[in-house]
Amino acid sequence: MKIYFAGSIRAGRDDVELYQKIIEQIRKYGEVLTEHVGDYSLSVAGQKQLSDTYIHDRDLAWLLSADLVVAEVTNPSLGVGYEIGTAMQRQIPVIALYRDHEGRQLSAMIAGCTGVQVIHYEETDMEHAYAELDLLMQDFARKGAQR
Ligand code: 6K6
Repeated sequence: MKIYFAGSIRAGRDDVELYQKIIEQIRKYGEVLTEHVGDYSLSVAGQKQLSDTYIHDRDLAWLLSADLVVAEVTNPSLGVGYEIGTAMQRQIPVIALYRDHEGRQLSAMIAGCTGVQVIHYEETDMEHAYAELDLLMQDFARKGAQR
């Protein structure tokens, strides 16, 4: 199974360690095409070598080749929203993880989209988030094997 992991880059790297942990969890189920999203050294200030067009076209090609998208959507990111919208248009299933916190709400365009399975979790209970993620991943892996 090819898995596209999406997480904020230019919209902020505060959750990069979390992205790395999620990538470790989902790697059990297949190839993660975008491991760099969880790479601490990919900093907003540091990355200058690749053009934006190159990044867009490469990431879009990876996205369209994926069987499943897993997105961490707590930190709102235009790029991640674009990736989820594109996945929906191409009928690629999406699992989105959202950390509930006071004063913020997940966009209705993600929360209200039937093709996106949202895992709500709390910072203090990551075990619950990973357990739910495992259940959904096992389900996708089983369905994929039946196709
Ligand atoms: C690093 C720092 C500044 O620019 C970079 C290189 N940019 C990207 N490299 C790889 N993937 C990217 C880059 N920019 C966006 N993406 C894709 O969009 C990733 O797959 C992420 O899931 C998503 C992040 O979008 P923004 O809007 O938060 O950057």
